[in-house]
Amino acid sequence: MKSVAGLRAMNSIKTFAASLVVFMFAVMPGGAALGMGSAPGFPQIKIEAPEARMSRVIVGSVSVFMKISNTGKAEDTLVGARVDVPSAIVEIHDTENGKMFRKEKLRIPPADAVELKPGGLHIMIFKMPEDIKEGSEFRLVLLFEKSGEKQVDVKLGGADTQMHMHH
Ligand SMILES: [Cu+2]
Repeated sequence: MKSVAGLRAMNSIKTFAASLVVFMFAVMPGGAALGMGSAPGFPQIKIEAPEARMSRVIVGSVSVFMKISNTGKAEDTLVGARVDVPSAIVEIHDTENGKMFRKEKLRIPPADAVELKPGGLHIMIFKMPEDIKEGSEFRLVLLFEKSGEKQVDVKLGGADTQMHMHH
């Protein structure tokens, strides 16, 4: 009953079905992983206790402190930051022997937390508008290599009482 042409058609359908199965196996694991942000193998970044202080030394500059915790299973890296103020320049800073210096990036290990605090690591913002004062609020956006952008609303506290900028 089956013609040669019919058999050929059947075979090509079987081949097509087989390659479809192979294709689905190849694509699915990656697709499933994309939908699960907290799955093993991913970082889970949380920003706690953000606090901003005006510098007493450089007018219009602000230090921001916070705790960055990573409850995930993989490392992430803070690679940059920005604020919603056009003139401002935002940098990642560390402090050594009382002197601040710029860092390109900051590692956030898994199941750990990194504290940005006076006299140590901090986010430095230069060229904020001169009319900013205690109580001013602004939005800081932190950019992580894997977790993407994290927004932090920061309220400006009093002047930074740390003396490290004088050395
Ligand atoms: Cu600094």
